[in-house]
Amino acid sequence: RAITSLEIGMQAPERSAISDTGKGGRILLVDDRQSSYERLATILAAEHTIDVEPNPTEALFHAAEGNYDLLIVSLDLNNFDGLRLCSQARSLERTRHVPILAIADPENATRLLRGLEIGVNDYLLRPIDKIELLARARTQIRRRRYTDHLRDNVQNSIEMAITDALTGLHNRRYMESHLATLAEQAATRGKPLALMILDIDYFKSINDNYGHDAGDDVLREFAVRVRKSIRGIDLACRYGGEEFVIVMPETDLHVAGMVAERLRRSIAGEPFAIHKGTKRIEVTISIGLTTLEQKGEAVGDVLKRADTALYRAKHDGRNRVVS
Ligand code: GH3
Ligand code: MG
Ligand code: MG
Ligand code: MG
Repeated sequence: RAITSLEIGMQAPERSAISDTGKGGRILLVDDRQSSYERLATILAAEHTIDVEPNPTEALFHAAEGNYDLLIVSLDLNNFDGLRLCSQARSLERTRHVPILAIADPENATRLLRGLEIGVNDYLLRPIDKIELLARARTQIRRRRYTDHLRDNVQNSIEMAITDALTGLHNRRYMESHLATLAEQAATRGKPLALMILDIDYFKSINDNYGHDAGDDVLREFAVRVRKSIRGIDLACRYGGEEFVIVMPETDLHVAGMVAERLRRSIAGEPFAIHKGTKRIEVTISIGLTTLEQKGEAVGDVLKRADTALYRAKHDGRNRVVS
């Protein structure tokens, strides 16, 4: 049998998203009329996993915790406005993307219009037809899975675009696009900003003596140690082959000097494992350190000053911090 180009061209996830039946979803049904929810739950249980919650406040909590593919909300709750629940679900980060299928009595139909405005995805009027309920539920679940899949893809491409693949640190492009913003924030808030360039000493000879893979191991382990010695708000990036930049908001020269010195010692003090842990080699780094000097200073000038300091650290014998 000939394989069609369509089959070859499509990636597995795309194919499954398109052929997804919309069955096997997790549904939360919010309805407080027993005769109603018992019937709806029985119908839906043929194709999905279904939880019923009569209390709308509890429902919101479950919806945020439960990882549902679909919320079905009755707008005819006894003591609560179902629309309010819908708008709350739309405003919560955890439930924002979960589709909502509203159910209403025909005399409440006008309120459905408001529901659609606040983000209800579809609705059904009572009395509810079994086939139609199943079809609408499947459509929403299929859509939910597909947009989740797209969102994951977008998220992945963004992450790949700003991350260095070898070390998992930010890449140079990201740092450069972010540094100007950080410098601006520092200037307007009257806070200091420190920046250091780190360069592994005689890295070429690590490659030459132990192989390129050993060099890669050192770079990866180096990134791990960098991450351990900085704060969440600091920005660490791989600037070039064996050169790294760390930007430290709200940090003056004195404190940044201590961080740099601690980092230098954490590298020099603990040999790096290479060749799958069978060998350990000593590694040192040189660091050029500086701070943003005046409001509106070009970030290129800050980088240049750090680079000059790095050059002096190399020239003065390596394995040291110069500011
Ligand atoms: P110095 O102390 O003056 O910094 O000497 P150095 O040998 O570290 O500096 P040099 O700039 O001469 O060499 C850097 C080397 O880093 C050259 C390049 O082949 C190597 N390199 C760049 N990127 C990678 C990488 O991703 N993996 C490995 N294994 N090596 C890399
Ligand atoms: Mg060099
Ligand atoms: Mg080097
Ligand atoms: Mg270098």
